Amino acid sequence: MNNNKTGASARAVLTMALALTAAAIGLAQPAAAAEKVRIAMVVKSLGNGFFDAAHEGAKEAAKELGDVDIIYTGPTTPTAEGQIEIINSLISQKVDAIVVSANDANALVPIAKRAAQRGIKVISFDSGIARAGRLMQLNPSNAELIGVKQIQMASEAIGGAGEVAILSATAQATNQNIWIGEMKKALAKPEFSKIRLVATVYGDDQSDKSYREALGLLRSHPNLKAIIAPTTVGINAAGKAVVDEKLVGKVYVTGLGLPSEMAGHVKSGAVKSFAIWNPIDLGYAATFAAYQFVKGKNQGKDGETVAVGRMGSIKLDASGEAALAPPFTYDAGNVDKFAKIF
Ligand code: RAM
Repeated sequence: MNNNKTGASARAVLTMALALTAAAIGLAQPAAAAEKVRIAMVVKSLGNGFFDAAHEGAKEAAKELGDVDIIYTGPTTPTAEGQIEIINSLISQKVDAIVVSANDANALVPIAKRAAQRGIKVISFDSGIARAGRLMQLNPSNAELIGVKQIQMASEAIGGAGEVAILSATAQATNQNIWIGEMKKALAKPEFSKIRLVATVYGDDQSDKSYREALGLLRSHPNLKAIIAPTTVGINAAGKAVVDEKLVGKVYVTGLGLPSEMAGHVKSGAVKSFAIWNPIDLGYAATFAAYQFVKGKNQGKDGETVAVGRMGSIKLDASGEAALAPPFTYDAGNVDKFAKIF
């Protein structure tokens, strides 16, 4: 028995010595099961087709990278509180990166900082967190372009003159608020001097609330010529409200929409044209970028180049932000073709 014990401990010492020698001379250790990089995509809210498409892009990036698991999550309604709770639990799960579309730029900073302290790489996409809370913000496109484009589409639909109203997402949404600011700047230009913004309302990216807000606009502004919705949920609801109120041809809806959700509204005549970028590409690029941070290839400094797979690379500006492609315009001529994609 004594001998056995001695034998066992001698073997243990020998095994350890061999392992140490192997390590010292650089021989490979027995392969540990490869740990996957866990990237959590936290969206404004679940059930939004735009984010479902971004999720498709995230999955595509994960497949291409090979060693990534995607955790797709978000609150049921687009609130900062809901996202804070989720991020808290992602910190406990020790994910490697969080890619978030923020419901509030500032409210998420403390929890994002806590995640960063635990070594989690936090980046925002679509709707940004304030700089103190993230390593980078990936914008779908240039904000000024997005603002001007929507005013141009409204102007074309209504013959360059008349009352317009904005139906937005939540009042705190970083992205929509930036775009509304750009729309107001565009409206101040001489070419749009005959267009008057009479109201800005918030449907909170909920179909029913957006629909009610659209009805409210139509009823309280009898001379309204256009509703501009810089949200895929809002524009869809506004299109339905115009049809239900039998105002097709009198009030036009435009803004940012998904071809798959808007094709019917283009056919009904409620919408002449709308715009959007590719949400699949956005989710793909954001996931790919997060991976670069996890692998230590990027730190988020001004001027850094971040690889985004099949989309090439993006360069961070002085605010740690980068943008993808210009928005694309859809109308009766092309909407059906793209409706099959997103
Ligand atoms: C909604 C969301 C999202 C925005 C799009 C255009 O789906 O608010 O953040 O980018 O619209």
